[in-house]
Amino acid sequence: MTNGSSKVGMIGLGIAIVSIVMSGVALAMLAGAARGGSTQQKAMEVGAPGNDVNEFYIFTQELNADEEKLGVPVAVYTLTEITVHKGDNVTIHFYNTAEAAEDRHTFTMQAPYNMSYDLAGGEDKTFSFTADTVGRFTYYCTYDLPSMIGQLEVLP
Ligand SMILES: [Cu+2]
Repeated sequence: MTNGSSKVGMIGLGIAIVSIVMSGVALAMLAGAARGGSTQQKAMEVGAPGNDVNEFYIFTQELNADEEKLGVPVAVYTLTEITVHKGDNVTIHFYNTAEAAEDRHTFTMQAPYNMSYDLAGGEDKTFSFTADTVGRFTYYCTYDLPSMIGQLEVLP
């Protein structure tokens, strides 16, 4: 009889130890999840002195290459990647650096951003818009497709 009850006691002790270990594991997992949550911070974004992170300068540039021979326009934008976040107010300073007024270039985007600034050589234009749609959008010069393009990326 005494032998039997001590066996039951041992089993009870065993169950108690297992449940203590299990709750310890559960606590450790919870703590880990909490730690994981707090380290999910926003990526750092640092502008240049005096510049907003959402302010960009884009110049046109004529490459020193034979357009006729290559069969493709050799004008480019100096900035071909713009990354912002949804809701940002984006400012672009666009410069047509061509010397001859007839060398026109545009900064154009289709819907949803839907804009087109057409500048003569020597002109510049500053414009702003709100990045309200997430995604990747090509900006381009209507005179120099398919090569004079860049990408606006709007992150969530
Ligand atoms: Cu162009």
